Amino acid sequence: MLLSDLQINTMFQLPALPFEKDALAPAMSAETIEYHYGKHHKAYVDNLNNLVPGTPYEAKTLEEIITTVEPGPIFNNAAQAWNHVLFRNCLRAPRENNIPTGALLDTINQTFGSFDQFVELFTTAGMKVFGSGWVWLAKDAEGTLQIVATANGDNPLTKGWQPILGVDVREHSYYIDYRNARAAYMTAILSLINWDYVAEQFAK
Ligand code: MN3
Repeated sequence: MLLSDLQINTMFQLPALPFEKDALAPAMSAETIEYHYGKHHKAYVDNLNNLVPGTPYEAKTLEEIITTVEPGPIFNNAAQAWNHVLFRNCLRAPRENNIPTGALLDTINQTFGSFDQFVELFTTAGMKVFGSGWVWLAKDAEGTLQIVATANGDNPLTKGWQPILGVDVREHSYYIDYRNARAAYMTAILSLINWDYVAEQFAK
């Protein structure tokens, strides 16, 4: 088979879900997963596979595209394809008192004062996003943890920061389960965070 044949359909792929569709219920329903992952996330990947062939970005990874392409449709779809993979990987079945442990918890406590203070700052940052966007926990260029919000598909990778947790605050992430109540969604999300996965990203 020609490489060009392979590239047409398999250049960028939608990774399999890291959990069953109903695994996050009731905090995030199977229906939300079906739409958010099966339609919205898939569309970013499909768009990218339509936009990239014939450009200098054919052989690039998503990270390489995000950090080098100029603003525009390829950036938007590459960033959203990447962002949604991180988001999925950062989720697991809901638990009470869902907090990180070990070095990540120590660093969060040192950086933000306490885990409760982190939750307040992270939630506030997510609530302040006007319209579509993301709230992140990221390591800056010095390795310091930062809470940062971005609009639309923008991603801290573009300023040399490494996101270790990303939460989509666009309405399509919560409208089915919470209608317009983003605050209720933010509370639910904090019960779903897979802190083991976030700690792995933190340790890299
Ligand atoms: Mn989304």
